[in-house]
Amino acid sequence: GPAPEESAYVRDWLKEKSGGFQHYINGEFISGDKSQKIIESRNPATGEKLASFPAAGETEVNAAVTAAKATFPKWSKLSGHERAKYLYTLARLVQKNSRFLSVLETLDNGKPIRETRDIDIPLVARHFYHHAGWAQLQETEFADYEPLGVVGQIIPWNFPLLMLAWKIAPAIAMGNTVVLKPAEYTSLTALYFAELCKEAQIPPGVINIVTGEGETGELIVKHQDIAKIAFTGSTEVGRIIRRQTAGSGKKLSLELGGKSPFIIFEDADLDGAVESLVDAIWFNQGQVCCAGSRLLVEESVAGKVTEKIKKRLSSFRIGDPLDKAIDMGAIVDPVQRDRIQTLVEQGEKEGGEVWSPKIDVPEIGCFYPPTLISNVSPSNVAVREEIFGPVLTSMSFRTLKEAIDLANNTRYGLAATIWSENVNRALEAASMVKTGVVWVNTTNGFDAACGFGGYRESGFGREGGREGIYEYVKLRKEWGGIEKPVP
Ligand code: TXE
Repeated sequence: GPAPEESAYVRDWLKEKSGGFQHYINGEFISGDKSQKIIESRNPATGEKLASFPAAGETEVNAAVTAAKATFPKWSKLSGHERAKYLYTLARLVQKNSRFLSVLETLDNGKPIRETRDIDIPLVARHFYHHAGWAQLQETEFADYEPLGVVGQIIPWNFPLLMLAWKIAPAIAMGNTVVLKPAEYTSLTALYFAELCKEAQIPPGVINIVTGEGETGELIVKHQDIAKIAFTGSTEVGRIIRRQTAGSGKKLSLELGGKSPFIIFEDADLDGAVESLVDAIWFNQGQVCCAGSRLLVEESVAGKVTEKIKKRLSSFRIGDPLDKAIDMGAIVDPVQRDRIQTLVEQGEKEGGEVWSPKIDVPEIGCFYPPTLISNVSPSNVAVREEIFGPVLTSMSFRTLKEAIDLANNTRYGLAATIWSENVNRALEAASMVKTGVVWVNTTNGFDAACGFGGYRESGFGREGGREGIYEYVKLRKEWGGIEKPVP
C-alpha cells in the first residue's frame, strides 16, 4: 500500500471534517442554508462512508456567482504575468501535496493508487504549469481577445481533480473567474484543492467551488450572470445543457461520451498493441471518455490477438485500490456498476459471447471483472452504447475500408487508436477516422499542450493547448464583433 503516514494524514483530515464539508465561496468555507440536502460520499472499494457535504441551492449558487462577478473586473485587469504567479503557486502546491491528493482521490473514486500517483495528480500539476505559461503570453499572443467573465464549470467523477484542472487552469489564466461543481460521487479532492487555493492566496471570488448534484448543476447552467458553461459528462446531460443555454448568449463547450475504436492491423507489433489495448480499456476500470472500447482487428491476426488478451487478463489483479500491485480498482458507485452489468447482459442476449478471466474479484465493494465480448454484430447494444466500464467488444475486418466503416459506425467521435508498422497505412487510416483525437502506435496520450475534444455526440470545444484557450476568451469590443480568423 501507500506510505502509511499519507493514509493517516488523509484519515485525519477526513475526521476533522466529519461534521460535514462546506462550500468554498469568496475565499471562505461556508455551510450555506440549513435546508440544503446532504450528500454522502463513500469509498467504492469498501462501501465505508468517507464524508458528507451539502448540495448547493439557489442561495449558495447565487452567492458564488456574485463573488465571482464582483472579483472579475480586478482579476481580469491583472497582467498575465501577475496571474501566472498564482497558477505557478497552485501547481507547486499540488506537487507538494501530491501523495495526499493521490490517496484521497483513490479513496473517493476507487481508481488504483498507481494511476492517481503517476498519472492523475502529475497531470494536474502539469496543467497549471502549462497554463501559467499561457497567462504570461496573454498580452502578446491574445492581444485581440478578452476574458468572458464568470464561467460555470461542471465536471464528472472519472478524473475528479484532473477535470477540475482542465477547467479551472485555462479559465483563470485568461482572466475569467469560476464557479465549479464537482461530481457528487467525488467531491473530496476538489474540496482539498479549495484549501490549496486559500493557501495560494488566490484572491477571494476568483475560484468558487460548490458541491451538489444535477440540480445544483442546473442552477449554474441557468444563472444569468454566467458567460460560459464548460461541461464534461454524459451525452444526455450535455443535450439538456445545450437546450437550456440555447439563445442565452452563453458560450458552451461539451466533452461527452465516446465509443472509441482501437484498430489493429495485421502488421502491427501485436504485443505492443495488446499492452496498449489493456491501457485503452482497462485503465481507470474503463471509466474513461476516450476509452478504446471497440477492438477492430484484422481477421488474419484476430485469433492471435484474442489469445494474447485472454492471457494478459488472466494475470490481472483486481482489488484494494490503495495496493500498489493492483491492476484494476473499484467502479465509482453501485449505480454505475449496475449500468455496466445491465449493458453486458443485454449484449449477451443480443448474441455477444461474454468472457472474463478466472481471477479473484472482491465480493465486498464495487468491483467488476475485466470483460471481453466477441461475436458481436455492429447493431449489438454493447457495440453501440458507451458502457463506461472495463468491457471491450471485439470485431474483425478484412480491408482498410471495412475497418474505417466499422470505426465510423457510431454516434460518437472522440478518439481512435491505430496500430500498424506501416506508417503510410496508419496515417491514411488516421485521416479517415472521424474523431477529435487519434493515436498511432500508442494510446491515452494526454498533455496539457494538446487540444482534447470530440465531434458529433462526443461534443464540441477543445481543452488544452492553444485551442483550449479560445474557449475562454472572446474578441475585444474594438473589433466590433468582426471575427478574426482563429489560427
Ligand atoms: O453522468 P452525468 P453520470 C457517461 C458514462 C456514464 C454516464 C452516466 O457513460 O456511465 O455518463 O454518468 C452533473 N445539469 N459519462 O450520471 O449525470 C453531475 O452532477 C447540470 C461520461 O455520473 O452527466 C456531474 O457533476 N449538471 C463522462 C456531471 O453533471 C448536471 C464522464 C456529470 O454527471 C445535470 C461521466 C444537469 N441537469 C459520465 N445532471 C465523460 N465524458 O468522461 C447531472 N449533472
